[in-house]
Amino acid sequence: MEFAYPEPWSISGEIAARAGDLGVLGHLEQLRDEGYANIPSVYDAEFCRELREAVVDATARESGGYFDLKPSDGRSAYHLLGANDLFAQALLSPVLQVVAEYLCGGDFLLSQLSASVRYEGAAPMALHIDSQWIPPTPYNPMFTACLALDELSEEAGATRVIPGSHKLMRNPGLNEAAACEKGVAMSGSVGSMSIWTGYAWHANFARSIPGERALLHMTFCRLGYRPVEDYSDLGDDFLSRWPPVMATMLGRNSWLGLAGRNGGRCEMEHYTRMWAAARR
Ligand SMILES: O=C(O)CCC(=O)C(=O)O
Repeated sequence: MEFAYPEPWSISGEIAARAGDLGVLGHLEQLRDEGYANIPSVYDAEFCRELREAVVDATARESGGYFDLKPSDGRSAYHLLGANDLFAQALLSPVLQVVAEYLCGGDFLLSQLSASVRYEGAAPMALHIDSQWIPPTPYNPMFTACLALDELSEEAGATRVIPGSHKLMRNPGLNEAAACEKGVAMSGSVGSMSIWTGYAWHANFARSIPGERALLHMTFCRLGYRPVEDYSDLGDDFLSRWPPVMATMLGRNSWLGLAGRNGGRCEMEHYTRMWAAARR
């Protein structure tokens, strides 16, 4: 068994080859160097049209809040896996899969699958990192990829990110946040994917134009961290309809939680798989 871990942020030959075939190797390098990337045309227009309807329905049903978001700014919905097959399909994009393996290692986990709709006039968020509960680590612990279901620009309320800030592995201080008023708008067309790493400073712009901004937010973490959402209610009837990576993303191939279960078995095949995956 191999004991060594790869260098933090290194791109393995296998990942480089897969990313190269998909035309996204430069985006992985940008994630490493600047902490974010915007990948155009990841999902096709018809899929996005149907997914947008599902997002509008789910958020209208749930009318979920988001930190200090006011009801007049927009609405969110959470725990979307299992609610509509389109949400599961979005996770299986080959581009997203290679980005997830690069940023969160082998047997990465789905942490959260949520959606947001923001209205004209929506106020901007404050600058923050997402890895609030993970002490600083040079191995990127988690990331979010947002699928654009409407055109994104600064005026449309795109997510904004501060390039290179992920290297600090901490929240911005109040003065620092005030000093980086602008940053980069994660602009893109419908079907593009904006990605920010776990320690990248990000927020969003106010939406100043008419209409709504709908996004699907897909968050992943390394197999050693605890996901935000709990999908333990999704059983074999759900998993049997999807490729095996779906079960892996839900942690079902990891040894964690299995020790001594199933009649006291040690589940060593899961243990060795997890050991190797954590070093990929
Ligand atoms: O909605 C956005 O544009 C950004 C969301 C965000 O910052 C977050 O989910 O952490």
